[in-house]
Amino acid sequence: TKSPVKVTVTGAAGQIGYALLFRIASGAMLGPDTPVSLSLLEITPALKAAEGTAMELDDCAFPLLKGIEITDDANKAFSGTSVALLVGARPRGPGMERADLLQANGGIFKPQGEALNAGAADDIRVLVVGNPANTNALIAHSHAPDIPAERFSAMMRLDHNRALTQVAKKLGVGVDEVTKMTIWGNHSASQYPDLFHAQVGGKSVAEQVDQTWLSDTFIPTVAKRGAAIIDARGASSAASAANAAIDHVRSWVHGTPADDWVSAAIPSTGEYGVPEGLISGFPVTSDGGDWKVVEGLDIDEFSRARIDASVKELTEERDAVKGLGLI
Ligand code: NAX
Repeated sequence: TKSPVKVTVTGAAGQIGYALLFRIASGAMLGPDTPVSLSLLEITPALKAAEGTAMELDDCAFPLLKGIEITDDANKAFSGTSVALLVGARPRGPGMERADLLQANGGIFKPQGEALNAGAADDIRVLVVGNPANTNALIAHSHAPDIPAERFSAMMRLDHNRALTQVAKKLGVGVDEVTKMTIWGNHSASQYPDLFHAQVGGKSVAEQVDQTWLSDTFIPTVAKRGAAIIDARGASSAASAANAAIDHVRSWVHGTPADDWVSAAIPSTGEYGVPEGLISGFPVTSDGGDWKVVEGLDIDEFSRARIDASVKELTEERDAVKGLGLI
């Protein structure tokens, strides 16, 4: 029998945490043969709610779930962990400026980066979900110098999955028939969902839809889907965000299919003109080891302008956190 893999979830008492923990414990993320032990990291006032979630996890009697730890101590939560899902973050409050938001998140992701550096397992993989996800990942990464850069990632997979469904509906095909989707740049309204490389039936999706739908309907629908969910549900995306986190880690650990790729934000090493070090959305594959950026795609002028705009925003966020002394 395999020894359990430790998985840490921060913000475990929040709404994404509630949708995420049960699926991890069921084996949906690491597979039906991998036992897991869960570590739930929360802030002190939310520990009681996390205890409640843990009680429900117990009550599921998941065969793969070998242990649950609940703590407000990041060092304890990350000690020996192999998968860290950083979900807890500081949301933008009323009247909060961007600098305040980045400062507040620096106060979370800097110590978490340090704690990961101090105690995580050698095979640690980090996925940042809490917004601003790309820049929070950059902060955590920059305080974890002993962990290889490629172990840090931020979540573009929800945007990716949203884009798959919009295309599938438009062309009247199953979502599994849409391949090679990419979300470039920042997980924000500036993100660029790319239909020039996405394919249905072996042909570019961009060739099968009209340009007006692509630029005036598809791109804004995907980029603003989070706001549409809040408007309809009265709360932000939770189950779909948790599902995307599961998909992201599963693809990373178990690999992506041949002839296809997924979207993830990973530290740039200069691919496609994205400045080195920025944590940007790219088309990526995995063979079960590290993410690899799919290289050699032709980027036309339309795509170039949109990728550049989103990357500019990432650069500005990086400069802002640098200015605040957070990286
Ligand atoms: P909730 O407010 O329901 O939960 C967040 C939880 O984090 C709370 O329980 C809070 O106590 C906890 N927390 C705060 N600071 C913490 C710290 N220092 N250590 C540990 N826990 C801490 O938010 P939820 O709806 O679960 O969303 C979580 C984050 O995901 C938000 O930042 C949200 O913006 C982000 N999202 C990111 C998405 C993505 O695609 N990257 C999509 C969904 C989601 O909007």
